[in-house]
Amino acid sequence: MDDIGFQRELLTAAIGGVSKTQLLRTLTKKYGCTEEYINEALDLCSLKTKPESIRHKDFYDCPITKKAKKINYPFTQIYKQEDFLSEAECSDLIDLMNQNLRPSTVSDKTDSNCVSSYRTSTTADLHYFDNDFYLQLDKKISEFMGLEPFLGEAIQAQKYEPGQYFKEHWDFFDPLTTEYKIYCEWMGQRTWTTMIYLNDVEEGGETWFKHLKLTVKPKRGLLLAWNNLYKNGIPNFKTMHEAFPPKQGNKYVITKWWRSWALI
Ligand SMILES: O=C(O)CCC(=O)C(=O)O
Repeated sequence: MDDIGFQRELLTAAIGGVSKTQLLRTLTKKYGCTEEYINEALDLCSLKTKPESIRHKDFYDCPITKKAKKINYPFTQIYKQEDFLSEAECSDLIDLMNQNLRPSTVSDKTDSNCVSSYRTSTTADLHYFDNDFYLQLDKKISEFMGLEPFLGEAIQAQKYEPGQYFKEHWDFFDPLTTEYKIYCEWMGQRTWTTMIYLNDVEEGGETWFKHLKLTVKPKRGLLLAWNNLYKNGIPNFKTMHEAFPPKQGNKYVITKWWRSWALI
């Protein structure tokens, strides 16, 4: 791998939401280089560092709140938009993601890409550096949310076959944990989640928000977005959710998670 290729791989991963811890581990292993070498390459990228303060109210007031339909819950921002993606966009995405699936992972103390019985789906990474279709998709979502594109992690896709699930969890990182230090060192806390269902599921596969008593049935093209934080940036524990297993037919979704600051 030449220096330019290495730099590109480094930057792609970093701005796509990979933690510094995971990046150092995977690149030292893959190329047999030292952490010092990677840190020097990172210096050359002149990445931004954590800002003095985060304007949480800007996330709270972000433009999706004026465009999409609010699902009404006290102190919790959750919105939906029917037919955000067309039938053709959804079926093209399903074809593409099916070519690149890996087991889905959950967060852990060392960001070790942990595969767990807590989450049994498969995942595909749809990075906007990799193809123009993903770039256009990323732009479409960023514009609709009204959020600066580099605040977003690279889009991920999940496939759930019948019986596969993701048990209850939050998308934010608990600020009192080691996970928070590792995952939020770059780009900060997760703010919004934008999820789009790519197909109707024959039976099952709903997203269940236990504390809101809200069940969302997968529907092709339907966008669901929620703010994982309150107006003051404190995590909203009511956003706990889970993906029920499809009973009949596969379920496909794409998700973009948003952070509180950008590296570039
Ligand atoms: O697929 C769903 O319904 C929810 C997915 C989810 O919670 C996640 O990927 O974090």
